[in-house]
Amino acid sequence: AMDMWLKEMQLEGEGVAMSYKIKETLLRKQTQYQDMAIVDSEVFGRMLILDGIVQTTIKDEFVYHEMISHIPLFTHPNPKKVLVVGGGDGGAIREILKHKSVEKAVLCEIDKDVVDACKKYLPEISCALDDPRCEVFIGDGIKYVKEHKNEFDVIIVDSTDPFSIAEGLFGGNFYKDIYEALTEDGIFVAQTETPFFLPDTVRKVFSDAKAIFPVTKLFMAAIPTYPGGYWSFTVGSKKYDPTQVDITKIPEMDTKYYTPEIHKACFVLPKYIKEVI
Ligand code: AG3
Repeated sequence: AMDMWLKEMQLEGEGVAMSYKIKETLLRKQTQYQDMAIVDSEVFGRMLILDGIVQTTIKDEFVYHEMISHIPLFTHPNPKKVLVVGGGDGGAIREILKHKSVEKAVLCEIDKDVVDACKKYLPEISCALDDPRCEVFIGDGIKYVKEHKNEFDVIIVDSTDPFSIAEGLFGGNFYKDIYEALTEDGIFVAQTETPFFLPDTVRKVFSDAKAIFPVTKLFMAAIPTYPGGYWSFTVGSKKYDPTQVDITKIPEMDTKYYTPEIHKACFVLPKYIKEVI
């Protein structure tokens, strides 16, 4: 039989790539916004690939989706209304809806084809998109955030990398609009790339958030399919400090990565990352 390998250039033109042995290509489509594929891989199971970049896999998606959701939701004492910008696979929504306090979770995804493909091929990840507490809105996140003031307790930016359609989801202009879309004690979190390979990106995002939010923190999680294997997230908060949460009060939840101890530990940064931000 013929061996098929997917090669992901981890940093365009910088000489690093990751390869995955592929069993089958389930879908390949040029959408209105990007080149989309769903493939079944030997080691990570089915994966969503956008413009050649692995976005999420059945095997390791839990790390990213738990951390991007439970850190802000267990920092805010009573999150009721949550917005996810991007995140069309629905993984963050699945984790958000594990919180009983949440009355409504809006997913604002620009590319309807991503939502449809994930519903069909990645049901383990997208399963909560049909929950009555979830509203799926297909549209531009930048515009959506501008049009909703003082409305969300938590806003999660689950974007692709800061090029092409996602470029505007990184940086001060967008964070200002996010600040205004949050309630007076709201919290925002964004996936903010790899400090090892993209220190300048992480530094800029962090300083842009810091210029707007009274509390700004960086946390890390180990994600095998992302470049460097160790990924950053930036929290901007109006009031509650995610590092000051009383972790003895965090209730038990069905997770595979997040624990109250991890909530504390993920903010402890290696020296080279502290020097980045
Ligand atoms: N979030 C994808 C994070 C960026 C991954 N970047 C990379 N591998 N270079 C969207 C998928 C999870 N919902």
